[in-house]
Amino acid sequence: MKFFLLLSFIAFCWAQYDPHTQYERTSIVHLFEWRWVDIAKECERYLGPKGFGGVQVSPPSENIVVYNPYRPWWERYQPISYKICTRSGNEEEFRDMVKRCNDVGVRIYVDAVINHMCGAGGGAGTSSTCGSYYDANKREFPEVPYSAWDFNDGKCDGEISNYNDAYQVRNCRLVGLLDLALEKDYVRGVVADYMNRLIDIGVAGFRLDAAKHMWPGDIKAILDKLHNLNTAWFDSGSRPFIFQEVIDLGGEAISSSEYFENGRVTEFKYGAKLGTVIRKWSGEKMAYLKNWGEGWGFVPTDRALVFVDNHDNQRGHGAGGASILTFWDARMYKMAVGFMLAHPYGFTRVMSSYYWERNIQNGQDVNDWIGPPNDNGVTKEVTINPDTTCGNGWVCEHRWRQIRNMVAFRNVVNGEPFSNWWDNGSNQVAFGRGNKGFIVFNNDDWALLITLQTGLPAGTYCDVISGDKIDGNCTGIKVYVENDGTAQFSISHCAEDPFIAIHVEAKL
Ligand code: QV4
Ligand code: CA
Repeated sequence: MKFFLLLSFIAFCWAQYDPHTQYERTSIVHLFEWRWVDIAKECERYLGPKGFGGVQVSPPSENIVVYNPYRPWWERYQPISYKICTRSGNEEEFRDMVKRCNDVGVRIYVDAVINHMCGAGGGAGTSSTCGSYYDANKREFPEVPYSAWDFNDGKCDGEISNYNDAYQVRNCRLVGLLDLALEKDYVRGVVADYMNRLIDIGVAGFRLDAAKHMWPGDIKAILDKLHNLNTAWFDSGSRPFIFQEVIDLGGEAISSSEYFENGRVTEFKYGAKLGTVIRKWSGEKMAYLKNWGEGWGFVPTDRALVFVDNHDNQRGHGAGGASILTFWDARMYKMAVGFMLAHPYGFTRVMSSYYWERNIQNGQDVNDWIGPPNDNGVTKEVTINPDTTCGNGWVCEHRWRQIRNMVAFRNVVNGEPFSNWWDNGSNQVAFGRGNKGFIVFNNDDWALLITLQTGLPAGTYCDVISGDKIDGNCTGIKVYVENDGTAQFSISHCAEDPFIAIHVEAKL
């Protein structure tokens, strides 16, 4: 009995940190600004078959409609009500997506914007995605309903100006957004009702937007009210997966560890540092990645949600700065994502973007607001080209062969230890994952030719970066692992992708 109690205690404690992915799938993808109908199709035609664990979707709650600038992506971070009604689709389409994705083993994680409503300067009227009336001046959102006393204005008059003052960061307005009084039972209840509706539909968890701007105790009070996940797809007693957007690059009043009890946290140091290393800025080199993870001052691996870039810092919002790698720097980006997916640290999220016309002035992109591909504001379909890439202005990094194959690599090596590290003291490095996979990088300005211990069984392997294993053959480079586990690797510094990855499921 004691043993059973202990076990269930451990299981319970682990709960909100567990993404509840199926078949031990190990990564999720953020399909930024995609429509629900397109996500449903993508689950069935691509994400399920290719081993993706889930999708982070853009906020599904009704938002303000902004015309100046014209329909920016960030209007979705200004809620007007909790109706499921946005440019991505209505509630019926959302339900259909959740069902179809779950049915092919792909989970849905909702970006929950619960710290605030629209900006104080949002005016009054029905300029909202479902036509709900609001009055930002009076702080009235009758569709919810919220009224003036549900906001923090009594506690703080104005904007967050000092990030070294935890009280300000949590009680004042983030960029003018009307800040909810989450210590009120009523507000907590309304927010929990919204999240419970989504849980009952079948979502597996939440990204908590702007978590740093909410008191950890207020978040906990809301999480305590949440239902268990829908037993149509999840074991009974499963708790929603929680990852909190806490930007902690160090040196501020609030530290991400304050949020560990509630769930995982976004580790923003990860992408900022990895970008610096791959770009070889500030004297960094890949050889230093030997102790990547906690050794670099990151949060514990079982509390971390990691990514190379996100929807904010790929366009200069949020945190990370100029070192952040994105699809605009494709060659380095693929190396960074490849490294992330091969390395055991953290739970990994892949970014999937759309193109916009950049216009960099004095180091700042003045087009950082541009919304998804659209016709007169209506989000465009994600079309699929004959070569499996996306059309209509969607980048679909998750469909790039190098990234898609590394998502599969991570699944194959799941649970295997970090092993057989090698480096040349500079930017040529290699490591394995037990006897399941091995990866080699050449980010130096000279060729790499070397024999390394891979830890893998003897045989001929297909490099999954330069090609695929198709019909018992490699379409790219072949790697021959000898009986003693060693293999010779040759990587030109001029190669399109200067890295090679092999795993046991890509063995001939
Ligand atoms: C403007 C003025 C303000 C004024 C206000 C009055 O600039 O001075 O007080 O009007 O109403 C947009 C505009 C911003 C505007 C604001 C309110 O950019 O100029 O203020 O709306 O109308 C996204 C964008 C923001 C955007 C916001 C809401 O990044 O630019 O603001 O959506 O539309 C910190 C936080 C972190 C945050 C990150 C960006 O710690 O939590 O900044 N990240 C998350 C999301 C992010 C989102 C929000 C939080 C807010 O990932 O996408 O911000 O929900 O680091
Ligand atoms: Ca707040």
